[in-house]
Amino acid sequence: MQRLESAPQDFDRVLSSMCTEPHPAARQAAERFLATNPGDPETYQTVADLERDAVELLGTVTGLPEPAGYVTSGGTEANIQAVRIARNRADTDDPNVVVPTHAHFSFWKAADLLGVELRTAPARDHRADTDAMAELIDADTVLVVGVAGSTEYGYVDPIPGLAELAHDADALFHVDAAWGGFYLPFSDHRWHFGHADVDTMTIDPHKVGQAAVPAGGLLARSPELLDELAIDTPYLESTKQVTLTGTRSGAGVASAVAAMEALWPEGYREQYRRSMDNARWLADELAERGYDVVEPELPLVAADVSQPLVEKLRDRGWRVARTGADELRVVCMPHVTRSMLRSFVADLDWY
Ligand code: 0PR
Repeated sequence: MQRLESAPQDFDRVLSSMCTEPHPAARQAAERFLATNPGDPETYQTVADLERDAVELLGTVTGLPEPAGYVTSGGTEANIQAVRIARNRADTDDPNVVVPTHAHFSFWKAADLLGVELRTAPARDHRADTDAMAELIDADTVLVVGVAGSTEYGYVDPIPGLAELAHDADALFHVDAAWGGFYLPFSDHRWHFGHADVDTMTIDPHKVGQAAVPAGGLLARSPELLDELAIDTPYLESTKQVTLTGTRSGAGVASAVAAMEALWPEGYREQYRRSMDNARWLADELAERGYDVVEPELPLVAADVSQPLVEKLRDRGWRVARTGADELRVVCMPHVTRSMLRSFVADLDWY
């Protein structure tokens, strides 16, 4: 097959993705552990040990000293499982989950799969509005969700305030830091287990963590919470499984550990500085040209660039995304360099 011989992906013009070039150590680890299955930890013991290391490292990144959790297939699975933990733990026949409107679409999948009602509260200035969230919470609310690094704008919800709301209602509190989690430790935001009463969190090594796909992360404050997911596994040596999928990628697990060991904390700090500088630079360049720019809070820039212009940029090979409000959206991932952005802006000027 000729297609198999071609380069899998050139990141040169990709400004739309939350995936990136994996760290070389992550790539190597993924290849070594390609044939292992952490879904069967008694048979594949090395990768099972590596998964414990991965959870330990994720706990360090997110301020959780004794973390429970596992390496998921991605943020979607982690969010679904967080909803499932909350639903299983609660004592109601009519569970609801309260999210801000900008929550990732995986929560709609979760609601559909798990038979919970999803209540969405309008945001204010791209951030969850605590009052609007509070209005939707009632005795049947099993989970409140805050986003730390939103998919569209990279904004961070008021995590401590939302955590309080959740606990006043005896609901669990989940933070979706799938994308932001490896940038946030170097910012001033209050977003993690050490900053607020967070119960569960999504943080994905296969995004800013620079691991290979698939490597998402689900963390829980205690093993009891994770146990809400346990299913008996009669014919395996291990007797229960908490994961959503059965056979899983050992490559993802090993590469997550390799990336975090190589980059935490200095490599990630350096990456945050570079990406944030790039985002601010691009925001300034766009503002100078008269576009309305949403001030970047993390390395993600949204600006009011017209649809026809975006189409022209796409024709020139740029992969750019749009927000729900139809703005241009540039995600400053590790592969997005200043020289890439310079040539992007030059193309924008050309039209
Ligand atoms: N939570 C947040 C805040 C996210 O941004 C995403 C993905 C998820 C959860 C779900 O993660 P998984 O996709 O790992 O299940 N956000 C991007 C999006 O849906 C993902 C993405 C990745 C998009 C690569 C494009 C792409 O090339 O837009």
